Amino acid sequence: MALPPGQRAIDGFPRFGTHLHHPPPPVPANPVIEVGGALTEPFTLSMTDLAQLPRLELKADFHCVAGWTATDLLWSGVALATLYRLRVEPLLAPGVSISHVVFAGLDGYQSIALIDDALAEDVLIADRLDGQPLTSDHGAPLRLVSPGQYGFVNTKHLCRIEFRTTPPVDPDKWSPLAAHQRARAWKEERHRYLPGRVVRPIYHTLIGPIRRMSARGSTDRTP
Ligand SMILES: Nc1nc2c(c(=O)[nH]1)N[C@H]1C(S)=C(S)[C@@H](COP(=O)(O)O)O[C@H]1N2
Ligand SMILES: [Mo]
Repeated sequence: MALPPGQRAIDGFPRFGTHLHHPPPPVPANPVIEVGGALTEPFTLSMTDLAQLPRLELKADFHCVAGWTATDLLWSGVALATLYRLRVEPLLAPGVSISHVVFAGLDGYQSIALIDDALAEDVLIADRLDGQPLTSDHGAPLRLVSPGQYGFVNTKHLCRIEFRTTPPVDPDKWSPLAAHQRARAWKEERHRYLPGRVVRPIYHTLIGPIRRMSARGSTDRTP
């Protein structure tokens, strides 16, 4: 299978992110996702609530902005578009138009997506990977999966989703490595200011060490 420009396939699926030297956050006894923002009323989505919604399974590659791609991951969960249609849209006052979505994780991580990207049919709130409940390495209890976008949009340990009518404040806005707001891997939208071909060679030097960090199956597979 072809890969997006500048990506290299690796064998494993490393645990990766800004949290590398921290252990994953503990999984709460009763995990919930707080859903809020420009809704007439925020609500809490429990695992039981999530289980009421139609499920989606999809096989996809996972592209980290740092240049590695984990291939053929089988995710399952609930499409974000399904949650939006069934639970969020009924709570939008007439005339309210959502433009951005903020995804926050239990470790304090957050990502931002444009509503159109977030509602793509392959974007899901995943609770399973390769037929098993998500491990802590890969985002237990729930994570966002948006295979068309770089890994950094795919918030793990998802605990809050906010639907906004204006662009949220981006803490990294002035960083030279600020995220691209669309982050579409096939268009190589890595960073806001730096073109992909400038950062690619630097990232490629890191792929070897990242690959050695883990191979699929060799990391902790317990939830
Ligand atoms: N909560 C949380 N989600 C996160 C991150 C993080 O540090 N914390 N890192 C992001 C980045 S940069 C990548 S590439 C992917 C890595 O997912 P993985 O650890 O399952 O490989 O998670 C994304 N989601
Ligand atoms: Mo990443």
